[in-house]
Amino acid sequence: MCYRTQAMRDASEIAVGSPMFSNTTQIEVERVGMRLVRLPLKEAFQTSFGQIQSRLIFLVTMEANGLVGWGEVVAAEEPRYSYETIGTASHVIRDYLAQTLMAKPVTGLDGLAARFTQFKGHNMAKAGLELAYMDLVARMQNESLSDLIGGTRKRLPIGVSLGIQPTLKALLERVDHYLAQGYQRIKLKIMPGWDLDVVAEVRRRYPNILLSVDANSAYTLKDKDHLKALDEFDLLMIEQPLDHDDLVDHAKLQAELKTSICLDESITTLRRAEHALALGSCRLINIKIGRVGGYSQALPIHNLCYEKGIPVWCGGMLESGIGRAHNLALASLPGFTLPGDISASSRYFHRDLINPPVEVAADGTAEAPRGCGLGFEVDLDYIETCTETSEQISRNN
Ligand code: OSB
Ligand code: MG
Repeated sequence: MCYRTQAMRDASEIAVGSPMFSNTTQIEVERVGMRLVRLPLKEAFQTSFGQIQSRLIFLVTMEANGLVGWGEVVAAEEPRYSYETIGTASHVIRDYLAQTLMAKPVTGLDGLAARFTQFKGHNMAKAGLELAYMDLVARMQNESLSDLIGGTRKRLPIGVSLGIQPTLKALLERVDHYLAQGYQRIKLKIMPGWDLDVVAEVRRRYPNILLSVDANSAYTLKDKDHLKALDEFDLLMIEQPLDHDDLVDHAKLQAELKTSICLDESITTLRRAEHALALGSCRLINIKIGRVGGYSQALPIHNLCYEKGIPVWCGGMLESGIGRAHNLALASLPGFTLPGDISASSRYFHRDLINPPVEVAADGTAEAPRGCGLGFEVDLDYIETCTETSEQISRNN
């Protein structure tokens, strides 16, 4: 367990807006591991871009000084949410990032990120390594990830993202179930043919809940009037209605909508977040550590939004508990005021890769992990039993 005195905490308190986490300790990474673990989903998850029955979880480990840090690459098997896949991320980590990382000692998160910038894109691959690195640093310093990044929140508001269902009845059952469990916000996946009527029905049944929708880029500006009809349902937000890489059309749409647009897919870097806010493309941002390339981008995007009074929330990618633990740490930063898609392990899997599993209390909050590093025990025995492939990359010298 992490033991640090209050004085040590005060001394290392990182002010919001100051450069986050400038650790000067040099870390000589000895080995990087990549492992694919198949976890069946309790129920299929359908979005406007496709349906999955199971999640191939891509775990990354980083070893130094006898300690291991854990990260997760959130890419899917097919390039439907973004261009990255498990295949592209394995290639980029194996052939470029891991060697660059092990070529000489790493000094701090910014040092690591700077070394990766020579390679364009592939944010989820980079993030997987940044996650493992930050867990490793936290373990070396004997503190929690939340403390390492300057987290302040102890209990985090949690929402649930509900996939497109075969019937409206099935959806309403899910909504009832998660509200009864205490979840603070319901997000409905929408697409043409599964939108206005569905939202109307959920809103009629629950006039006062926090309700939002996520289109995952299923519409174009031609659907403007159709999307404007959503304004009457008092939604918290409409997430990523237009193209996955668009900012300009979203700005045109936002100017005509009462409802706030929240960008997900379009925000891939700090610069894109700055541009989105400058253009008025959205009023809210969903931060996913994987999509933006790791903590080195997620922390400054949070700070930018915090300074401008733009609420942020932590998005999810159906992560295992390992990615989920990082999401909980991220969501402990002060700007994460809206409920995140960081649902309980049991919402996705029969058994998670960590102990204890992530739990959501009856008041719809989860605890920011306080233990060392991730703050959960990685269940290596169980991971072994569901591993499909595993590979170690050592330093070339
Ligand atoms: O758009 O937020 C999204 C899952 C996979 C890919 C994209 C998204 C999602 C979700 C689920 O909405 C969030 C979660 O519960 O992890
Ligand atoms: Mg989304």
